[in-house]
Formats: sequence, C-alpha cells, structure tokens
Amino acid sequence: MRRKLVVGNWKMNGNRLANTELLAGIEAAGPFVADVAVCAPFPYLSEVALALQGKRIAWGAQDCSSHESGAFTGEVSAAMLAEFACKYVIVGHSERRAYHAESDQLVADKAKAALAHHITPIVCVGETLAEREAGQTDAVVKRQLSAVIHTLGHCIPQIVVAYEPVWAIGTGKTATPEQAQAVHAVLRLQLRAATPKSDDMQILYGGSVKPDNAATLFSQPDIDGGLIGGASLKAADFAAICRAA
Ligand code: G2H
Repeated sequence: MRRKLVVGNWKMNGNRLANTELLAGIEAAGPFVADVAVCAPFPYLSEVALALQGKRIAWGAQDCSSHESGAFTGEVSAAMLAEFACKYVIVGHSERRAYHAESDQLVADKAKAALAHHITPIVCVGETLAEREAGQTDAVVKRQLSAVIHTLGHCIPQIVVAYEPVWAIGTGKTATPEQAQAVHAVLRLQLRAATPKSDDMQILYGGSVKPDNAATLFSQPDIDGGLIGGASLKAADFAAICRAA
C-alpha cells in the first residue's frame, strides 16, 4: 500500500513573514494522514528548516545542480541542500525545461546528484498542449522518464515521479481524473519494466490541483498525491488538499 504524498511547490513566491505565517497555518491544520512537504526558494530553506524541525512536515528545494561543486555561478548543489536537511528536490519541472532549456539528460543527472546526497528527487514529466493534440502524450512522458531510468539504474525506486501536463499548470485547467490516471498508468507500466518495486513508487499529479478537485484526482488507482503550486500558497487551501489525500 503506497502512502499518499502532497508537496507544495512555492515557485518564486513568498517572503520571510508570509512564509512564517503559511507554515504556522499548515502546521495548525494538521496532522495529516498523508505525507506532506513544502519546496521553498533557496534563500528561505534555512528558516523553513528551523520552522519545521521536529514537525511532521518535510521540506525541500525546487531545483539543484547536476554538478557536485565548482565554477557554476548561481547554481546550488545537492550537497548544499543536504546541509539544510532537504528531504526532497524537484527536478525537471516544466518551467525549468521551458525557460532554462533543461534536457531530459540534464534532468536525469540532477536526479542522480540528489540521490548521491540522500535527497529524494521529485522528477517532473509532462506534455505540452501541442504534444497532447498531436497524440504524443505517452511518447513524450515515456521519453522523459526513460532518461531517468537509464541514468539511475537500480536506484530508480528511490525517486518520486510527478506527472504535470504543461497545459494544466497554473492555467486553471486540470486534467480530468481519467486523463491523469491514463498517463499515470503508462508511467507505472514503464517503471514496472525497470524495477520490481514499481508498485511501491509514488507518482504525483500536478497542474491546477485545488481543494475541490483534489479528492477525485487522488482517488485514482495510480495517483499517489499531488505537486501543488498556486494552491500551496494559502494555508487553508493547502491543508484542504492535504486532507483530501
Ligand atoms: C504545476 C503546479 C505545481 P499549479 O506547476 O508544480 O502548479 O498547481 O499552480 O498548476
């Protein structure tokens, strides 16, 4: 039986005061049956870690470098994230793939760097609207996941996968539970071919998850929780989504 996981992706939002209030609000609404985590912008990780230490909410980052250290101005290594006890790091979010030209292989290398420091990578995959309309959804997500499977080898069970259809991100358009489940099943099948532990692996759905659609999405057999953007910035909404998992 897989545990449900709900992860807040704050993206480039928040400030020190708002973060403190948000975390206090989420904490006050718990505890939750599902595992819960928040992925904060780098500068806030130390304060988030302090606020959540000893609590039942984990924390993480939204990206990491594929390199161990060196002359990579502006980059943050997995080793640095480990110093702040990050449990998770999101890699390959579509905003990184689109705005920073991250390739499938770079995303896989980031996942590998995270695992080397005992941080669980949340590997995002997802198709654009044009790709969906061209009937390429399955091929695109399989190509994206395949790079990670080949790069991680027997370590693949240690990752979390997040299916985020690009056309549903921040647009208010959510994939129907059936559309999402269909892709999650494709991903599960691909993982099954790679590891006997595929049934233990969490596959999250992300893309305009809100309190009113979370429960039906999370009730699908291969949807093991969510990666939540906009709705993770309000304690009441995020807590409602955590309760739905
Ligand atoms: C997808 C998601 C979180 P939102 O990017 O990763 O954001 O819930 O705002 O669509």
